[in-house]
Amino acid sequence: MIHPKQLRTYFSALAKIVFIVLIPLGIAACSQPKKPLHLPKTNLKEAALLPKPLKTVATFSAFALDQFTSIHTPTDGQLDDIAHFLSEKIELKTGLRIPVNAAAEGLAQRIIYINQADSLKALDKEAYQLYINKDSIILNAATSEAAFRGVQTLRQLIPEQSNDTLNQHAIWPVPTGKIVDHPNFAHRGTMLDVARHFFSVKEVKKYIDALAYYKINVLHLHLTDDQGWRIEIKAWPKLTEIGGQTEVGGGKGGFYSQEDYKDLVAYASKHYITIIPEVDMPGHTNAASLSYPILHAGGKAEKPRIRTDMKVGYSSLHTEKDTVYRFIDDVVREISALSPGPYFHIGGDESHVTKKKDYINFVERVATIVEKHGKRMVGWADIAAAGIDSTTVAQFWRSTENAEKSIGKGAKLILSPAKKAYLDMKYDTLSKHGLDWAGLIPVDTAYLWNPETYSGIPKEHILGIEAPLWSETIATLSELEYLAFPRIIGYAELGWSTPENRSWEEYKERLARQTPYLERMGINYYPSPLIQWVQKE
Ligand code: TNX
Repeated sequence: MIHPKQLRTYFSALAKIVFIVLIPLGIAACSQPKKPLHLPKTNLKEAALLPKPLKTVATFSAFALDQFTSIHTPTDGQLDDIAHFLSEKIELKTGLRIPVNAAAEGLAQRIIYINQADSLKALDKEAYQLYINKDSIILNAATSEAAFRGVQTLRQLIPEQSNDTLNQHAIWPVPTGKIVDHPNFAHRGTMLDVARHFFSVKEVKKYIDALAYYKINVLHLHLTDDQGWRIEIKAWPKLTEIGGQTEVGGGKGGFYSQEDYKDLVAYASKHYITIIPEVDMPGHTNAASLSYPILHAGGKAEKPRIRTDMKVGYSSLHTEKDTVYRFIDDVVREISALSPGPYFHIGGDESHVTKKKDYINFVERVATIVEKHGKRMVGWADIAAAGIDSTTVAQFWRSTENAEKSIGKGAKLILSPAKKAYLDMKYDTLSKHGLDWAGLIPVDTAYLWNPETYSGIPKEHILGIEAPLWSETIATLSELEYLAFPRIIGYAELGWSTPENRSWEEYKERLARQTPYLERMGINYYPSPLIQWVQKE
């Protein structure tokens, strides 16, 4: 059923197209003699869309994407940027150069119109609708973020191969119909550990390209750990001069200068992805204490030295020294100034050599520092031991008890259950990379769980899900991709699509059809034997 409100949005978009685009361009349907195109029969409901949209209605014809297509938007800066993004991606996929908001050339016969539809805002800030007709595609969105998500859907609907045998020129037939969509969870993330092994700005950008394609909207960067400190802090330069020069296995490490980090954040923003910076403390701080021994706790904590092994739980910052809090203040201030996003992640996990009372005191003091710098604190759910409140976000990874304790104190939750959502767990015993402390996670296990019921914690406390990728066993981008793909695509769907819309049997068919995209992008995915991978569409 089409809601009257939807109809109104649709007709107002049509009116805008006629008055703003078609008439001035002189391309109203009757103004040009057109050779009829031969269009194949299609079925929008069978498209390999990932994540699966909320509602899809098929009308079985095709929009012929071709050299006579143009893209139009209202003259808003951000929508215009998104239209250019779409045009670039169409060119990469098809070679077609589709003009954006071009003046009349008398050539355009079909248009893609990105329409500002304010009425959708009430539904969800990422809600969009796609109306795909034979001569027009209308993408309705209230926000630029929503338009960006809708553009990903449209990209996925464009076939890899043109249909040039039936017509005189190449067309890429886009299946017609209607898609009404918005996400089930606002937070759909992944975490990348750049501390155990460092990954360059260029490598992370390539990863971001694929995350955005699957509508992931959060990239949490684990920036510091025992083996390396990966972000320049101007007030404490040795963190990167000393702490940034090693990694697991003895490689040369590396770090992001503040300029690099800004560049990464800007790239993520352009893809409507929020970066959450994490500085893990008070444990996981060997690299910091190696750079500045004054920060080291002493006591049970092991003396700082270059660490290239994979052990955890042996380091701690000194929780009573004012210098330590001055250090943290500088770190949080400098990183927050580079971060448009609302969050700062303080880690807080596996502080096994910090006394419990010191840990509690530490987390509470750090919470005030994070707040002072205008950010909302996130921590691994171990922080539930401290006095956290409703401004805090806890990340569930192992202990349901800590997750419950966190929401008992009013915090919101991000779900990252290690047994289901850890991208660094091996797929199976043959897996070339990965760990197995939380179990093996084949592609079906990764997909077959329900974030709404998994922890027994009611949905209203859950912001969404995040799949962490710890990097002890991966040193290159290709190894990173091997662990991330294809499981991350399933996590993207667990975050976006409703449980009613998910089924493993149907999902694995759509997943099998991602190969043309993954291969075109040069992404090294694990060819799981559970999936019958399609070679060409
Ligand atoms: C546990 S998950 C850790 C990390 C390791 C990871 C390896 C969490 C909060 N801490 O320090 O890298 O296991 O799977």
